[in-house]
Amino acid sequence: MKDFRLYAITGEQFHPGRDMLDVMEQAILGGVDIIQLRDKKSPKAEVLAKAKALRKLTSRYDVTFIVNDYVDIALEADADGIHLGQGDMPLTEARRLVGSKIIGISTHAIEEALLAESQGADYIGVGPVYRTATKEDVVDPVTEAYVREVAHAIQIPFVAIGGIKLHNVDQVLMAGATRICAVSEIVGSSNVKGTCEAFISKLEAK
Ligand code: 3NM
Repeated sequence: MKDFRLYAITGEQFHPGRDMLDVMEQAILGGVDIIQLRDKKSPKAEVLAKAKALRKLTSRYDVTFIVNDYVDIALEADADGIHLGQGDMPLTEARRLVGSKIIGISTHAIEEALLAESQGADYIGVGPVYRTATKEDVVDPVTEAYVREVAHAIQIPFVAIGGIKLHNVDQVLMAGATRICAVSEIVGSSNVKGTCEAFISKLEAK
């Protein structure tokens, strides 16, 4: 897969009254190079419509586009890939359905990371590094220790996620992360583009 540095995930609850596509375009203009549509609440027809709109936007900027959980929507919208949680469809089954598309999977312990790698995941999520209210069913924070562990043990790309803000991202980079994902800090910002630019500066200063 094309490598990436700054990963944004949709979170419409953080920007009431603002258009999701506008927010994501600002994120792209600020330096986000991969976007995930994560919408576990809307009816599937709506999720599909959002996926198609985001596909159009991301194609215009050559940004990677991932759909959370829904393999069928990822295929129909021609996303670049899917992102799975530990409780979603098994990776091996997803691989049969999506072929060479990107498969990412959330991991919360080194055993999950090693298994994902051995099963052919293209990248893994590593988190939640810190406490977050964004994901409802999330496990306890894995802390920077898990980032450090993965940085030493895993060859495929990994992205640190969960409670990452401009004020604590340096610690995550120090632990060995080279790719960062933030939801509330990016899409909840009153200056989405500026926030992304600030994350990029920190990633570049590493
Ligand atoms: N996945 P915020 S944590 C979507 O640990 C998601 O797998 C996580 O949101 C994981 O940047 C998370 O607002 C939410 O904390 C991240």
